[in-house]
Amino acid sequence: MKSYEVNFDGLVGSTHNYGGLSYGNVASQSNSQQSSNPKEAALQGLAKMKALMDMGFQQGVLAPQERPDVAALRRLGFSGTDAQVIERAAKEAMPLLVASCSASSMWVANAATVSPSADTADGRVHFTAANLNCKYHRSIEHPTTSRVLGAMFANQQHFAHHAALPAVAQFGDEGAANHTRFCREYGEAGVEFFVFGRSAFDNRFPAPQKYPARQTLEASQAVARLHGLRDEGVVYAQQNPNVIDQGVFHNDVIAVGNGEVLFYHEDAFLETDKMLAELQGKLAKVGGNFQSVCVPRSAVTVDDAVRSYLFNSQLLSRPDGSMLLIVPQECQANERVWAYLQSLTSSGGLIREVKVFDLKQSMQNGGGPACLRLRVALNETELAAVNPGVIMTAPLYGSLTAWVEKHYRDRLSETDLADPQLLLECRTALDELTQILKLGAVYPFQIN
Ligand code: SUG
Repeated sequence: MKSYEVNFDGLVGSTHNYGGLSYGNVASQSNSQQSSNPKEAALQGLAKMKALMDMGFQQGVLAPQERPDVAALRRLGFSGTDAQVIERAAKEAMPLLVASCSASSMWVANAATVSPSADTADGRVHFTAANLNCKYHRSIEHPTTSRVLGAMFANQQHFAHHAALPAVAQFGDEGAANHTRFCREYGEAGVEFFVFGRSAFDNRFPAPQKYPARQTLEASQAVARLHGLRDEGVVYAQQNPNVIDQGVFHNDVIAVGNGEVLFYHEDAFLETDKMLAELQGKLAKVGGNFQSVCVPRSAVTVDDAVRSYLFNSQLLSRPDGSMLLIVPQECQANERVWAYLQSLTSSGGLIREVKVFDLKQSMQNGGGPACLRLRVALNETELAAVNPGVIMTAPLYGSLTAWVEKHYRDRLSETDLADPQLLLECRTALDELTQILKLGAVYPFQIN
């Protein structure tokens, strides 16, 4: 049976702004308080989805969330009508209002961890929503994420959904951004690669000194258990704490994998040789030939990687078996990174082509091409069981573009977030979106 990697991209929400909310994420910190352009952000994301669809890849779309999250503000003690809740938060605790307005759910690589049916004990595709509990503004995403994923992958015969892990730092889970899967064919059993930043229960593992390690070993292990993965089908590796301290807040900022290939920076991991040998051995047991491409620090420094997001690229398989990298334009702007990419694609290796995308609005908050997509490997039968409303087509692209043009502002600054009208705009837009994507009622304002 045919199988595919389907990329579901996060549609940027109408409150996209630069709140400076993510300590440890260099771009988020350095662009804090700049004014944003939500319309441009959403159109840039849609252009990437359309381009991948036009290239022949399976492409889907994941809906944004209701913001400001008034229910979250109510849980923090703000009361009255929705407009009063927003006004009071703006007056008394602006940072909380900013957090409740974040459009951070666009980075759907953090929405969930997904295990394809070929890897799981019950033969279903498993999803665990990420608790994202390292940052308040992200920790409020998972209830709606779960409802949206449930509406997209509703068929219980094929899809199993798990609630987010306990919402404590010891089980900090950032989803697919720290998870990669190696396989020969997407529909065959593979090896799932979980990368963690620290252990919460075993102090023999080192931890970063400056910035938080968002993902714990124990969270990754819990996800593997929930998904019914075999020990032989799992490899755990620790991220190098020094790179976390240089701004590598997720593993997908320093490594990306696809098929049998891992593309990574020399400084990405601890005990790299042991990890590569384990990946090679376990993939061989399911008939695969693991290959790795190491980018040496002499060619690209960790700082280059963080600024250019070279590794936050999408590594995609082409029909002839070679691979293609989808990179942000910041890679072209960095001389060393661009020179490295030229030599990589002309060296006769597996990665033959690079395509550049303008994702500046998202990049300024630390979200590149790979952050914007959630990969779901599906066989033909499973793909047919996905809600067809969320699969990208030329007409859907047209409808979504028109929807963004109609509802989104082209400029948003911190003071605009205090405007209760923004919530009404967001709800009106999302109500229409749920009809376009055929999601049913998934948002708090539609349910309560
Ligand atoms: O969690 N930025 C996100 C970026 C997530 C990138 N995702 C992956 N690497 N997969 C984060 O740090 C910034 C929001 C702000 O500052 O307004 C933010 O949440």
